[in-house]
Amino acid sequence: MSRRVTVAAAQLGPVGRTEPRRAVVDRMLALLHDAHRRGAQLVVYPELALTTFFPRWWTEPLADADRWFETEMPGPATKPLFEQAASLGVGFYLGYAELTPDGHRYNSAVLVARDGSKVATFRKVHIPGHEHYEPWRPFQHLERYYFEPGPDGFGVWEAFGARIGMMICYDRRWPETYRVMGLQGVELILCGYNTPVHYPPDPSQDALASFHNHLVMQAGAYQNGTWVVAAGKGGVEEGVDALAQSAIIAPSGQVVAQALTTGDEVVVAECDLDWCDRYKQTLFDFSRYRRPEVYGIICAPRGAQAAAGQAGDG
Ligand code: CDV
Repeated sequence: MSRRVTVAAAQLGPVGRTEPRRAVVDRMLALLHDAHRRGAQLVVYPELALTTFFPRWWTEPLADADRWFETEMPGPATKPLFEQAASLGVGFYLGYAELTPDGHRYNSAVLVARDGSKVATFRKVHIPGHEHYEPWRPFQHLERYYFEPGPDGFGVWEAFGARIGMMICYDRRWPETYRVMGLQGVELILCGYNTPVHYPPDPSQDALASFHNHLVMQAGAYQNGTWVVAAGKGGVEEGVDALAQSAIIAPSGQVVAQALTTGDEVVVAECDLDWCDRYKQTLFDFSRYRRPEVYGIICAPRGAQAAAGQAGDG
């Protein structure tokens, strides 16, 4: 008998700067009910789903930004989501800004099981953007001011009858993200994102934003024999156009479901987890074909190596 899990990508449209969490959670509850009606057992919400994408503004002192962060999960605003999801028997992935009791700030996602219990908290590993206010930009991308990089890397958890991994937005652009989870046998990777269509450091990439979004996830899915479910916050939010095109991608690399709008929308797909093995046991049979002894440079210092002839060094 094949193992199957029905998943939903719950895309959100724009969230305004003054929109209260309670209103956003009401929108998320509507998406939850839609997903449940369509058979979903697991719903994926976007990155920083509860608020507007606040890293587009500079706030000083940093403590003045505390209002964008959650100090507990669930908290008063998110409790109805946890309760309603548990009563429907639907699990979820929710992206939020986390302020820990000892003062650390992370861009996080929580994975919640069908009974409402927490499976795991993931903290974004690759933090994009810049650390300081940059006046030349039409809008800021200050994630490197607001968030520390997640210290825990990419775990994989047994849940929903699958081996599940998580990533957040910029993480999806890095092949290491998928491969680290692939080496742990991941079958289903969940992702939330906020991707401005305009990329100020190189606007020539703007026209390719949607191509690049799917390119990286399709490649990561195929090269690691895993499903990928990605939900974005799309549309024009506080004057900034953000990519929608939330998608569910098969281990073949094919997009099997994709959002049609830039607003609140649910897309659903039934994921056959045994499909992963068609790739994991053939072209991407890691134990047979990988050559880690010549990949050593991958774990060397961050930047490109200047000198030639180092590629094979361990
Ligand atoms: N929220 C993000 O991580 N956004 C990045 C942008 C900065 C490139 C992304 O990968 O979409």
